[in-house]
Order: sequence, then C-alpha cells, then structure tokens
Amino acid sequence: DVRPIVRALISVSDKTGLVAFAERLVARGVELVSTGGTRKALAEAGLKVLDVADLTGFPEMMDGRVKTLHPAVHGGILAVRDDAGHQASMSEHGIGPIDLVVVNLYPFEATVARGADYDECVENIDIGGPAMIRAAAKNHADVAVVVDASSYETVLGELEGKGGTTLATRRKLAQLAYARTATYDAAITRWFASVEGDDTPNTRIFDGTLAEALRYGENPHQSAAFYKGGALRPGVATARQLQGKALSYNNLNDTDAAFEAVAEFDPVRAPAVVIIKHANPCGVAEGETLEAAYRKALACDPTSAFGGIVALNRTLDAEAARAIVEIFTEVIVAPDATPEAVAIVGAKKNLRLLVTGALPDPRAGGLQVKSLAGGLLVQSRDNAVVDGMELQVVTKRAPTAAERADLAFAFRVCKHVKSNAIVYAKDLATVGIGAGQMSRVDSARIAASKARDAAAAAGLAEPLTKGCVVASDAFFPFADGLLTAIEAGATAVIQPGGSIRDRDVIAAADEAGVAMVFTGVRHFRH
Ligand code: 93A
Repeated sequence: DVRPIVRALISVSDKTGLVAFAERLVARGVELVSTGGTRKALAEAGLKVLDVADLTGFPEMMDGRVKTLHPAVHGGILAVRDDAGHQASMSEHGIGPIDLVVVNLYPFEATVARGADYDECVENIDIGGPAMIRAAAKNHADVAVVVDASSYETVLGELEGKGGTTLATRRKLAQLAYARTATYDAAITRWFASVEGDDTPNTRIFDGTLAEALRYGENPHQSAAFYKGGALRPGVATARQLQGKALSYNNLNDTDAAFEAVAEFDPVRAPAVVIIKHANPCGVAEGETLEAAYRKALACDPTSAFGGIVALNRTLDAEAARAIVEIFTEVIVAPDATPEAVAIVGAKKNLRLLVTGALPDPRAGGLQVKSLAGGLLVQSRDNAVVDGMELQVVTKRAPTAAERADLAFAFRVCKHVKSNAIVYAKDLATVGIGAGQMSRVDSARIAASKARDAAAAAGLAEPLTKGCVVASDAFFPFADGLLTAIEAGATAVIQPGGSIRDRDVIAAADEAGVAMVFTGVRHFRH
C-alpha cells in the first residue's frame, strides 16, 4: 500500500518550512506544481516548479479567486488510479495524476483576529484550498494530503525511508485534513454570527480539538475522549498535572465539579476546600487555614470522602497536603502548590496533583452542553451567585449575622449539588448533604441521617445539624421538607421561594421560630 509521489501540488499561504520541505521532495525526484505566491517562493530558492496555469491552460483570475478550481487539478487529485474508466478520462483530457497535495489555507482566523474590515475577512475565505484538501483526503487510497507544516516530516520520513506514503499515514492525514476544513468553516460561521451580533447558543459551535483519547468512559465498556477548546476557564482543561497517573473520564468530570465548586469561595476572604465524590460535594468548608478547612470538610462525611477529589481555592501548602494524604484521595486540584506541598504529595505515587494557575470566575458566562438522543441541549452556565441576589426575609424572625453567613455559604454549596439538593451547614462548613433524590423531603432526611452518622463516627453526643442552617436548591413544595430540616436541628433556612404553598411553609417556619430568606433564584443541577 505504499504509493510513490511523482507529482506534488503545493499551494500554501503560510510558507514556513516550505523551501526545505520542497528541496527534499525534489531530491527524491518529485515534480512540483504551485500557485502564484508559492511558485515564486520556490523558484526564488532555485527550485524547478511548474505553474498551475501550465496544467489548466488558464491564468489565475479574479484576484486569485479562481486559481486551482479546474478539472486538470481536481481530476488529477480525485482519479482512482486502478479504475480503467478514470484512467481513460485522464488520458482523453490530458490530465496527469497528483499524488501529494500540500495546502494551508488563507489565514481567515488571523485576519479576523487582527480586526480586519468586513471585505478583507470575506476575501480571506479560502475556496480552492479546502476543495483540494477535501478532494485529496477523499482519495486517500492513492493521494496524501498535508494541511500543516507539522506533517512535513512525516511525509518526508516515509518518502525517504519507503519510497512513498503508506495507507495508514494517508488515512491519518485525511483525518487531519477534514478536521482542518471543519474548524475553518466553524470559524467562518462564528465570524458571521458575531457580525450579526448574534450571540445565542444555537449559532456558536464548539471549536475545540481532541486533547486526549481516554482509556474508557464512565464504565470500562464505554470509549471516551477529552476535547479542549471554546472559551477556556482555568480548570481541568488548562491545568498542569504535576504528578500521578493519567486522569480517567470520571476523574476529569469530578475534578471539574470540585474546582468549579471551590471557585465559589473568594480566596481573599478565606481558604476553602471542597471534597467531591461522584460529582457531588461530600464536604465543603471555609477555615482559618487550608488545613482547618480540609478537616472541617472531611468531618461532614468522612466515609464518602475516601477516594474523593479535593479542590482548594488557594495555593496548596505543606500542612494541608499532609492532612489530605492521611486518607486515600484520587486527585488534588488547586491554583498552585508550594514546593514542600509538592514533595509531600510526591510520596503518594498514584495521587494526581493538578495546578491551574488561577480560579475560574463563577460569574463568567459560557455554555454547557449535554447530549440526548439525536441532539444536544445547550444552555448558558449557572453563573448566579448568592451575593448578587436580593435576600428577602419572609419570617417573623430575621437570621442573625452568624446564620446569615452560614445561609450564604450553604446556598453557594447547594448550587453544586445534584437536585434535589439539601445542604445543612454550620460555622461555614457543611454538616449534611442530601443529593440527587427524586423527592426533596428524602434529600432532607438523607442529609440529616448522614449528619447523625458523622457525629456517631466522631463520638459526638449530638448530631452536627444541631443549630445549623439549611439551604434548598429549589422551593419547598410542601412544609414537610422544611419540617424534616427543623427536626434535624436547623434554625434558619435559605431557598428560592415561589411555591404556591409558600404561605404554609412560612407559617411552619414561624411556628418553630425559624428564620427564612428567599433568594428568588433557583439552582437546579441535573
Ligand atoms: O481564492 S481561492 O479560494 N481560489 C483558488 O482557486 C485557490 N487555490 C488555492 N484560493 C486558492 N488557493 C489558496 O491560495 C491556497 O489554499 C493557499 O492558501 C493560497 C496560496 O496562494 P499563493 O501560492 O499565491 O501564495
């Protein structure tokens, strides 16, 4: 399946490495054909090179809009070499085969990026280039296609070693070729959308690239890959992994959830730690130090924290690192880590340490994508933050200052817990989290029972929920969920409000002397 290269068509806007590449082709007896600027560059380097016009019998015309769009070019690329009919057409029309197509496109993206005017952007939409790239990639059985200088060495290596290109390489090159034309058209689409002032999700296309094939997906029988791109936020896609084995699909998903959650907590105000299991927080806390915050977060649900992901909102220091490595942890993610902390984590060979350089802005816009049968659901990210919400006191008693601080804390956590979410918190630490239940009252019960378990494990006389606050991601449809929380020990409540039975719920709170605030903002997360 090795195909020799007799004739190459080279037409490149970016002429980096062009001459050296062409010289080595010529040294192997390859005949060169080029368009205007490329031909000039090669001729100036002393290489013998045909003009495309010599093949087509037409000059480049219409300011270069039509240079290679001709059967002499496309027939030479697309003809199937062992098809008698195709061969007959070639000889009838005097078309010679083209075995290698080297094209990089008009720099449309760079033209847009430097703020060129409308007409110049339009003129930089390449037509002939993508046509040749797609033709050559289609006919990869016989033709090799190169769309980027980074592939020059691959082709030269095979030509010089094997006397031609292998099918495996031509297939790989074809894949890269279609990836390039797809990204190119996506960039043109986005530019049109921006010109129209159209910023709605349905016109934005993810322009990321394959970063990594993963060993498997959520389960071992599922295949998976990680694509990076779009508007990158500091986090898993931009992180530097300082140690540990490769991250799995679930690790990446959980690490993202952990880091997005910890970013809710301003690092200037206080150190904060989030521990995640199965994409849900099982402990979140602010503390005097990172170590203190970690110990408070861990106390919420030490059973679940085993094998969890730990995210920090400040530079990982030695004390926090020492505390975290006391139990089995999968991943630590932080904006940075001190050399001492890196050394401590280094003693655990399998523990991954990721540093991101920064925290993402929880208020930033951006898109979230989810697939469903036959399509994608796209929405803007939930960037509502409790500080920006009107907190309306709806009960006779208003929350105390300490309750207020805990309420804001709990509602921030709640946003990162799968619905129905109930979060009990005290002293800026979660003490019970109920996640992912179909009924809100079940989430309230589960959170309370987990708090009792944690207290028993710690040898405490009382459950940790005694005198806590409670946050609910959506309104209480009935008083029962609220009553469960009050029974567990909650003295103050934060919830969106907006149920037709709000009055019953408020009355139940008043009767128990509990303070309640409405946010007017819901934090469903599925
Ligand atoms: O304007 S085009 O779309 N019309 C064409 O027929 C055509 N053929 C090649 N642009 C065309 N090209 C592009 O010209 C190539 O994709 C390449 O980017 C560029 C190389 O031009 P030159 O060799 O004159 O520098």
